[in-house]
Amino acid sequence: MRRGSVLQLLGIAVLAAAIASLFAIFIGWLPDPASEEAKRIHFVYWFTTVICIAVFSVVAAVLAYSVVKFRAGPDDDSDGPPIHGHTKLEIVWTAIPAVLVTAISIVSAIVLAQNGKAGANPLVVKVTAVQFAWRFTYPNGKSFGVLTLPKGRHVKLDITSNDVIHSFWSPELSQKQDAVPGQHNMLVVTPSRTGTFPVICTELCGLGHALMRSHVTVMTAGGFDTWLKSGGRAGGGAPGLAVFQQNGCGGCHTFKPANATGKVGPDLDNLKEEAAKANRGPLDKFVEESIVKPEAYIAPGYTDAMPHIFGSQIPPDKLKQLVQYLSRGAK
Ligand code: HEC
Ligand SMILES: [Cu+2]
Repeated sequence: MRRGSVLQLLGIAVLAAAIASLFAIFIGWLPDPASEEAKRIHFVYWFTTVICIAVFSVVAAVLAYSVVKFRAGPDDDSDGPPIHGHTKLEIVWTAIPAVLVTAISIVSAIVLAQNGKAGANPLVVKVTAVQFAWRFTYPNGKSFGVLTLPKGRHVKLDITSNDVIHSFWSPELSQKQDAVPGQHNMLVVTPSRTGTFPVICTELCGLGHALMRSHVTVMTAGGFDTWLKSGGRAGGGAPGLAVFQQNGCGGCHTFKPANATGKVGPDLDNLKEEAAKANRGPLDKFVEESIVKPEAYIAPGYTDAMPHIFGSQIPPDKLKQLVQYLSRGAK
């Protein structure tokens, strides 16, 4: 091939690669990973994507170049030259993809093996799906409607179902696992950052499927131990305390009556002062609005980071308990 043609091919290839890369990089395809497993999965994703972009740009370049360069003239009725194969070319275009596909397989196999390792002492949480809710049961026998996990520790989710097939998914954890009646499927999660992330059922399981949502709150290891310990006492404490703990409020908020030490949101011990500052009606109204409609008023110095799920997730009676509990505990 002449030098000019090679340059043209290269030019088209670089352009195709640039366009594909723009799509790959500038669209937020994936949420921020929140576990070590998710980070590895994202690595495989990008490893594969980069290979795909490289192959795409070479193919696109050859295609575009050939379409333009070898286009038949308007009055050219002649047959094309009788070319029959090109052994060298065929070897090349078989060998290169074989190497690439093998590389993807090896990287995937390593990540798959690593992501299955729960270490010697994992925290085992039993996950039970029912139409249409999740239950998360801890080694101390306590169970909750939301999942609370410690940051930095291997967690083994032991997933099953009481009725039909469901599927456990949290986008930030990047892993999915079916919940099948009579079967225990394992998923290893090692949370890598604190926060609250959605948990979603991804197997059409009946009329309420779309509502089968919960969330996972990742706390610091210390915060988690306190939560689990006080969670064990939740039944004996104020009814609002149990609601506070079951919904993982302590992962983000400090609140002395609940031994909560979260730092993501405002300190709830100062609620009276905050309510006065916010000037949005009486304390209990302000607290209720802050829980069911956090976006209505954003505390100064914070962002709208509180989940917008509690309004639909906490039943009215429990919400009342929670509001009372917070309003009374506030100074
Ligand atoms: C993922 C972290 C997170 C979780 C979980 C969370 N919150 Fe919040 N919360 C925030 C942030 C951030 C703010 C400040 C922004 C705002 O005002 O919406 C806030 C604000 C509040 C406020 C208003 C406080 C003020 O000073 O204005 C109340 C009350 C509150 N949260 C209660 C709760 C309760 C009760 C729960 C559990 C049902 C909960 N939060 C769960 C992060 C969280
Ligand atoms: Cu389901």
